[in-house]
Amino acid sequence: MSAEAGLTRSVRTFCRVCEPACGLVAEVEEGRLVRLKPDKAHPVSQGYACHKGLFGVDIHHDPDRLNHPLRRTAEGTLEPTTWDAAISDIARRLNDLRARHGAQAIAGYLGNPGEYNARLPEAWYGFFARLGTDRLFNVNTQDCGNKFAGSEAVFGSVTVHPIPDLARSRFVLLIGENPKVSQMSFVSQPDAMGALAGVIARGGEVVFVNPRRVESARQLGEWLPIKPDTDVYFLAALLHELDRLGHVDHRLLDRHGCHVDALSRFIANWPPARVAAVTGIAAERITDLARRFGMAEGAAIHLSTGVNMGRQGTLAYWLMHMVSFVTGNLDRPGGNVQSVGYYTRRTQAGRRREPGISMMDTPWGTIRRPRPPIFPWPSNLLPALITEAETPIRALIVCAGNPVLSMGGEAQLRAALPALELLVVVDLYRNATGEYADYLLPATDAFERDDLNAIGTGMQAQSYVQYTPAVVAPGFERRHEQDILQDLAMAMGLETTPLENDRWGKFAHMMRSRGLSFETLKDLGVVTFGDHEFGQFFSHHVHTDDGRVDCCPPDFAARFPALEAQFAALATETADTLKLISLREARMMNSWYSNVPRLRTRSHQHNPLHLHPVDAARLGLAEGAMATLTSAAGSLEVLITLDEDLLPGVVAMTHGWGHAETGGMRVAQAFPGVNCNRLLPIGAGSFDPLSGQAHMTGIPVALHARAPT
Ligand SMILES: Nc1nc2c(c(=O)[nH]1)N[C@H]1C(S)=C(S)[C@@H](COP(=O)(O)OP(=O)(O)OC[C@H]3O[C@@H](n4cnc5c(=O)[nH]c(N)nc54)[C@H](O)[C@@H]3O)O[C@H]1N2
Ligand SMILES: Nc1nc2c(c(=O)[nH]1)N[C@H]1C(S)=C(S)[C@@H](COP(=O)(O)OP(=O)(O)OC[C@H]3O[C@@H](n4cnc5c(=O)[nH]c(N)nc54)[C@H](O)[C@@H]3O)O[C@H]1N2
Ligand code: SF4
Ligand SMILES: [Mo]
Repeated sequence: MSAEAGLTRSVRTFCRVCEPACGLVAEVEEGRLVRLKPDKAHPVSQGYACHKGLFGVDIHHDPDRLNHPLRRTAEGTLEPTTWDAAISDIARRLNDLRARHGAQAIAGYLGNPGEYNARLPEAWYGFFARLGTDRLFNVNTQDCGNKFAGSEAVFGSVTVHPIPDLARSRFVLLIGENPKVSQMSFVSQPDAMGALAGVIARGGEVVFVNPRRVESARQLGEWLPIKPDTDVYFLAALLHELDRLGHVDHRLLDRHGCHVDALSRFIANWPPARVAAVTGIAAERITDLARRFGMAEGAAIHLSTGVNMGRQGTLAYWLMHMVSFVTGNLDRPGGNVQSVGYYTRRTQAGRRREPGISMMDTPWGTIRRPRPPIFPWPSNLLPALITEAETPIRALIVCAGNPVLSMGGEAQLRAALPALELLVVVDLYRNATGEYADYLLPATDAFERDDLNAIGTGMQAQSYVQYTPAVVAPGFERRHEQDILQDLAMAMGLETTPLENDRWGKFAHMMRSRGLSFETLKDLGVVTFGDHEFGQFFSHHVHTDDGRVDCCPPDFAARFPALEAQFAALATETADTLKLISLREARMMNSWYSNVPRLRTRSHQHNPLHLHPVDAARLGLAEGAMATLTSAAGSLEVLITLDEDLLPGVVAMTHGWGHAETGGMRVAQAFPGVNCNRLLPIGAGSFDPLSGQAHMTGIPVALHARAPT
C-alpha cells in the first residue's frame, strides 16, 4: 500500500519500539512524515497500536534530535563537523589506541533500540569482531541475560524460548510482568491484554505473580502477591506440589529429559511450607495453584523482567521451563510453544548450533558466558573495566543506549566516563551518556530506514515477517548505523565486504529456509506463516549434546549453596525491611521517550516513590512528602505517593528518569525526576555469575522523612 494522492502518500510500516512490532500506516505529505495510524489491515496486529508507537512522529520531529555529527573541542564545547572528518578522526584515534594498548582497550555498548533495527546488530558485532575485542556490553545484562543463559543450559540454545500459547491456553501463569503497560517481552503478541481477556472468555484463568497489583491484574485475572526476589523459591515449591499431586509426566521425562533425579532431589528440598514466610505466599495457595495448573487442558507459564532482575533469575528461568516440561505442557496446544517465524532454525536434536559456554576468570569473580559476543560482559563491570582493569577500556562506542541512566552505578559511571580517551555516542539524541561524548553521531530513526521485524522471530504468537521501506528520506545528515560502522571499518583499514548490494544478505539467506525470497517479501510487505508446528519441539528444537532437555544443569546445581544462603538471609529479615522494585509506566520508554512534550503533562512530570499506606503511616510520611531513600549503594531524595496496590514492605519507582544534567534533551531536563538506579548495586557481586544479569529488584532500602528545611 503506497497510495499516491497528489503529494500525500500512505506508507505501510511498523513500530520499532517494543516487541509486538505493531503495524502502522504512515502519512507522508510532501516528503514529510505527518501522522502515524494503526494499520487496520495488518494480518496480525489488526489495527492495534499503543500511544508510544503513534508518538513516533514526535520523536521523528523532535527539535532536540541530533542532526549533524558533533565533535568536542579542546575547550569542551560541541561543534558540528562533517561525516568525513568525524569518521577519519575516530578511526585514527581507535587505530592509535589499538596499536598502543591492544584491541581490548576498545569497547562497545549496544542499547535496547539496537535490537529493533534489523541491520544494526550484525553490523555491530561484525565491526567489533574484526577489531578483535571482546569488550562488548549490551543492555541484555540489565534486561534478560538470565533467559539466554537459562535456555542455553536447558535446551542447548540461547534462542529457544517457548512462548505461552495464549490463543488456546486454559491457564496462564505470568510472573514478574505487566503486559498492560509493557506489552510483554520475549513474546511478540500485539494486544496482549486482548489475548489474555480471550483466555478468560474461554473459561480459562490468568494469574499474575507480582509484588504489586499491577494494572494488568486490576483489569483481569487474579493477583498472587509475592515478596520481591523470591520467585525461585516459589517456583521450586510449585514444582514440589506438581510432583506431589501427580501432575509430573514421568514417561515424558524418561524419553526426553536428563538429570531428572537431580531435579527431583532439588525440588524435594522446597516444600511450600518451607518457602511460605520468605515468599509471603501461604503454602495452601501454592498447592492450589499447582492443582489448577496441573489440571488445566493446556497451561502456560511465562516470566519477565521482575524475575530476570532478581539475584536468581537464571535458576528461576530454568525452573519455569521445568514447570512447563514436566507437566507435559511444553509443545502442547495451550501450553508453551516454539514459534518458528521466517527462519526455520530447526536442526536435528542433539546438534549444537552455538559454541556453548565459556568461563571467564576476572578480578571480579568467575563469569559464565554462553556464546560470546552476543552474550556480553556484565554492564555492572563497565565502570570497573574503565578505571580498575589491568588493561583498561580507553575508548567506548555507545550505540542506541543510555547506560548512565539504565544501569546501576550512575555515580561510578559518571566518574569513569571522563577517564576514557574517546567516547563515541551514536543516537537520536544527546542523551545522558552523550553528555560525555567526544563525538555524537546522528542515527536515522525507524521511519528513515528500511527494516524488518527481526527481533520477534522465534517468539511470535502468529508467525509473520514484515519489510518496511524507509517512510521518508533521512533528515539532515542522519545516517544508518550499518553505514556508519562500515565507513569506520574502512577508514580503520579493517577487512570489510562491500555493503552496496548486500545490505539484506543475511536476512535473504535466512528467509530462503522458508522458501521466501527477499524480493517477494519486498513486493508483499507482510508474509504470514500460519500456525505453530506442534509435535516438533523435542525432535527439532533441543540442541543439547545428548538431545535431551537438561532438567538440572550441573553449573546450575553448583549455585544451590548460594540459593540456600540467600534463603537463610531472607528468612531472618525483619518485617520492617523495605525492598525497592521497578515500576514501568505507560508514558515512559526506558529513558528515551522523556523528551516528548505530549507525555509530560501535569500529572507525569516526576517519578515519585510508591509507598504502601501502612508503611507510610509507620514512617510518618504522607502523600506529597519528601523523603530520603537509601540503599547500600547510595541515596536519593524522593517524592512520596501512596499506593495501595503494593505489597506492604515493597516500594516502587520508575526508571529512565534523572535528566537534570541532560542538557541535550530539554523537555526531559525540565522535568528531570530522579534516577532510582543510583540505588542499585554495582561491581563484583552485583550480578548473577551464571549469566551476568544485574541485580535490580528487591533492593534493601531505608526511607526517612526529610527534615523540613
Ligand atoms: N510503556 C513501556 N513499555 C515498555 C517499556 C517501557 O519502558 N515503557 N520497556 C520495554 C522493555 S525494554 C521491556 S524489557 C519490557 C519489559 O516488560 P515487563 O517485564 O512486563 O516489564 P514491567 O512492566 O516492568 O514488569 C515487571 C514486573 O515485575 C514486578 N516485579 C518486580 N520485582 C519482582 C520480583 O522480584 N518478583 C516478581 N514476581 N515480580 C517482580 C513489577 O512489579 C512489574 O510489574 O517492556 C517493554 N515495554
Ligand atoms: N531500575 C530499572 N532499570 C532498568 C529497567 C528496569 O526495569 N528497572 N529496565 C532495563 C531494561 S529492560 C532495558 S531494555 C534498559 C534500557 O537501557 P538502554 O538501552 O541502555 O537505554 P534506553 O533508555 O533504552 O536508551 C536507548 C537510547 O537509544 C536511542 N535510540 C532510539 N532509537 C534509536 C535508533 O534507531 N538508533 C540509535 N542509534 N539510537 C536510538 C534513544 O534515543 C536512547 O538514547 O533499561 C534497563 N534499566
Ligand atoms: S505496543 Fe509496542 S510495538 Fe505496538 S505500537 Fe506500542 S510501542 Fe509500538
Ligand atoms: Mo528491556
